[in-house]
Amino acid sequence: MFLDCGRKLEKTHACTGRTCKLHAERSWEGQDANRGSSSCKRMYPPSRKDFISLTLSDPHSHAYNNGKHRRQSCWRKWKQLSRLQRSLILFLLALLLILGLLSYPSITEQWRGKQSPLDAQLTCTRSESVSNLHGAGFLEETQTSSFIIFRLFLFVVSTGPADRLEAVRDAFRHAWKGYKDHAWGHDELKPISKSFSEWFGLGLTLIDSLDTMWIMGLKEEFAEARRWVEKELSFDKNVDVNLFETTIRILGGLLSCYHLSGDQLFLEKAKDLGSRLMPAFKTPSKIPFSDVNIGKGTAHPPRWTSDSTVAEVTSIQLEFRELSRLTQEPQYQEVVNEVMKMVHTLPGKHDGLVPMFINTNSGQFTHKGVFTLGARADSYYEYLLKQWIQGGKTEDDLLEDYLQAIEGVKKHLVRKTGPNMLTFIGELSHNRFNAKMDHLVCFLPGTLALGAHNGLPGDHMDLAVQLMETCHQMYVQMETGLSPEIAHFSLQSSDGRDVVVKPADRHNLLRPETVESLFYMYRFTKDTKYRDWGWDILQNFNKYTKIPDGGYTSINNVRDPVNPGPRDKMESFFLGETLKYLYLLFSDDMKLLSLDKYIFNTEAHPLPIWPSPPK
Ligand code: DMJ
Repeated sequence: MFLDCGRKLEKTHACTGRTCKLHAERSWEGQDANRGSSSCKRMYPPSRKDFISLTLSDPHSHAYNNGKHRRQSCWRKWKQLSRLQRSLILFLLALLLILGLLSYPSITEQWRGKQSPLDAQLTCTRSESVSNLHGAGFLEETQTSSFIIFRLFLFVVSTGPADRLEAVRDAFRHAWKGYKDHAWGHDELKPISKSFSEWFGLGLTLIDSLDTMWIMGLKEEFAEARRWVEKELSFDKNVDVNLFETTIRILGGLLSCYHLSGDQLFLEKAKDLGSRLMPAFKTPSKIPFSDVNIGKGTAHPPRWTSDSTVAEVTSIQLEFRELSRLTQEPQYQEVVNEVMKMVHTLPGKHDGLVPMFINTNSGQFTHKGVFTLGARADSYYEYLLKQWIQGGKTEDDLLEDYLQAIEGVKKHLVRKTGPNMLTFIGELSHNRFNAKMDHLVCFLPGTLALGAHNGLPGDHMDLAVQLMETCHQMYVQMETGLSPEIAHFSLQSSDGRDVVVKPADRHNLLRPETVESLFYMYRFTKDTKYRDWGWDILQNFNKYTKIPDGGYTSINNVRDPVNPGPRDKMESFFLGETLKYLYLLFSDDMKLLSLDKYIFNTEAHPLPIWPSPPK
């Protein structure tokens, strides 16, 4: 069934995509779905069987039962170790046991002596006293060697970069297993009910995941998915798709796969899709409609408005420009450049900050006076910088708009919390400051760092470092160690907590923005704390969102580690972005998708930075 997105828009305010996919309620689940515009998803209500499966797996499942889970996670850790590591651990454990047995007589003798057990224990911690006891020389030696062995043991089991890479690969395989078993060829996995949901009916998760598999070296999985693209993927379908989402996930995914693999199939598919998306630009203003029917070649705005979302119309440029470069057909680049040209001179900006809506008839901003770096505006800022880099840093208007916007951010949106002076980005609504930050805004540290790496002011990097800390705090201050969708910040020092979460904002959709920024921050600073933060996040995803049989799920409540409330939905960006950025964060190979050669689109699909033209 299709949901009435227009009606739901009025009902729900929160947005969940970096460019707000309007909320629609799935009443049978009693929770929000993060989709919107008129390309709202077609959802299948769970069957009776699905419901039973959900009920059984929730409170008693391995994933949400702490005790059992801990045992399971030890076992999983054990299974993650290589054969050599396992043998070494067993050998060391055996050695420890032997040494323990050997030292047993002297310890018991000592305890049976004049001292009370408590005294003896205290004495044993101080080596000079120990050396005065009977048999102390042997005991001391035993303790020293046990200590060394124990340290060795810790070294062996501690997680180095290779273990972390393998752990991300395992997470990907696990997510993929769920998708393959229950949602193959469909848009998204519902891992608890072991079913799927459709949005566009284009195998969204499969396509979003392709380049991640390539990067992780999962050759078999990649080959199998490629066969599906070759045999099953058809864009000749009477279906309404959202221009932005289809561009960043599918067009971006196909283009990136073409570059990584050199396989012509992906370019052919990208060309077919690109040409089918073009009707979206046939509007009075040339600002594209949000939705296109890729089978019929018709386009339209959402049912309830003739506005498009600013981030949506300004975050399709990397992909369309690249398509023109590859096909030598200028029309793709022309239509998206026209949008940027119009927005460049448009009235209604506030020191470079843009409103959230733009009208497809008049080409003017609407709902003026509200400014955010979160949903509906976010990737506008990201794509200003990235287009400038993609094109060889020659398009001055893009740079000018980006630099002005960051000044606007600093002037109007940056504040510090009262309790711990955490720097955050708030929102402005008709000159009223709101200390609210979407998790989506956590893309910004990465983007700022990328700009600084490309020669932009050093204070952009300072801000990046501070915001990265705040995004990290949005995770660590939660009981599950996972960030809420939206955080509110305390401005008074007497408030106690920096991060406050409203009941409606406590969900986590497995989003990538923080790990995305951690990847950039690590690449540019080599500060290993960023890797450690990413590692903690991966472990918490494993602890609270992993479904035993396969797949990961969004959760309802990051503040409740006992019942985080699985939502039965694995977003395609978890495989396309979150796990990819984690993998790149832990990889020591700095040449793997070098940031001097590639630019990542907003769905983490790498596209080449254009070679400069011969002089
Ligand atoms: C992704 O589709 C993209 O990163 C987009 O820019 C924002 N929303 C999701 C991830 O959160």
